[in-house]
Amino acid sequence: MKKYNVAIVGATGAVGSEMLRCVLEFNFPYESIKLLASARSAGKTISQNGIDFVVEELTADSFEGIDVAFWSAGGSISEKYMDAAVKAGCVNIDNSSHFRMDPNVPLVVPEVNSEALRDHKGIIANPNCTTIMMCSAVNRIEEVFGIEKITVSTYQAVSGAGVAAMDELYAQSRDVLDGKEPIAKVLPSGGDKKHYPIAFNCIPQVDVFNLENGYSKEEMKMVNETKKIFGKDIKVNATCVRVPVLRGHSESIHIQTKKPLDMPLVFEVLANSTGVHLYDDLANQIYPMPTAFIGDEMVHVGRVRQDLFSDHGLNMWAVSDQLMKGAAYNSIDIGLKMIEMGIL
Ligand code: NAP
Ligand code: 12T
Repeated sequence: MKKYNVAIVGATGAVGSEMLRCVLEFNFPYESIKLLASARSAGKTISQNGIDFVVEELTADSFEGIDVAFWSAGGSISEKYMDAAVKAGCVNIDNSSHFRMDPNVPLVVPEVNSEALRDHKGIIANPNCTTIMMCSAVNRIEEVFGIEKITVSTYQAVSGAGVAAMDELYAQSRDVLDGKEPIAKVLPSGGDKKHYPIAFNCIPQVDVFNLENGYSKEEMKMVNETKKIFGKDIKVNATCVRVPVLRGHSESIHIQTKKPLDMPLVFEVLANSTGVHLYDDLANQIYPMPTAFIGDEMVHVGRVRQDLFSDHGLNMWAVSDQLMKGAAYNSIDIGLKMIEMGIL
């Protein structure tokens, strides 16, 4: 089997460090692994699975001899260095939002639309974390019943905004418990004018607002990316909220189906959906919660109920470690899928 020279761009970050773990634990066939980050991190050692890796500074020359690069250093870094990587012949799987809506770039959740990978031109985009978990959770419902519209509210963990936001939740929680005023410098993400404390709070802003229509960019990613991934006009209404959870996004999802629902079939379909774990047993108070699934790569679905007033309405609760399925794992899974399809 071919072995690949792998690079991880943004390897010291919340997503990048999970990417390294995923490459090792999901047996991505590597020959070498190069960890790249800013000049601040150059020379740092990262230990994973008993192996020590030394971080190198990202430059335009970093991609010579690299077969596949997994990117999670933010949109501006992807924008600046992607050309050099593509020219060096490297296949790039990018976690930033920069290329997602580019018609020349496939946007992929492997269990939903892996065929789109065949059209890549050196760049594949990893969708937004909230979008990936929703698309994975509803994929088989779409196949069996057809989806007209989704109404979703998210409960997003601070780690979605990176290491700095995780540090902020810890520090603020400590300050509040010590009777001190919490200091807010990071969240809401994209909040360039104002910051609010997340400890013991909820913030109905993730990423910046689109002042024309009142939705946040995060909400519009769910609208636009879902359409692109399914290649269908699935309508999405989203409300994205940051909650004081360290790791793992949750979503309350309402689906309006095209065909009338058959609830026993709904449960059967969800129990047999790739990437989905149906975790729903009310008599025993079983339902997914973020702390139960840290480090796990599945989307966990529970609280599955029919709309009380319509046989075309379905309610469910989905939970996933967004650093895994929403970011690192989905990217490594894209790479593994490409190998399986013979296109990497
Ligand atoms: P993070 O924890 O803040 O990590 C950022 C990474 O980027 C660090 O490794 C950092 O290196 C590196 N970096 C920053 N400036 C750089 C530069 N000038 N040159 C090279 N490397 C640089 O952020 P994160 O949460 O991992 O997110 C990173 C990206 O993934 C973002 O595009 C985000 O939108 C996307 N994403 C995140 C999630 C999620 O759930 N977190 C989900 C999907 C997509 P240093 O340590 O050296 O600064
Ligand atoms: N602003 O990948 O703040 O587009 O939680 C993911 C997470 C952007 C993205 C966040 C963000 C993305 C966040």
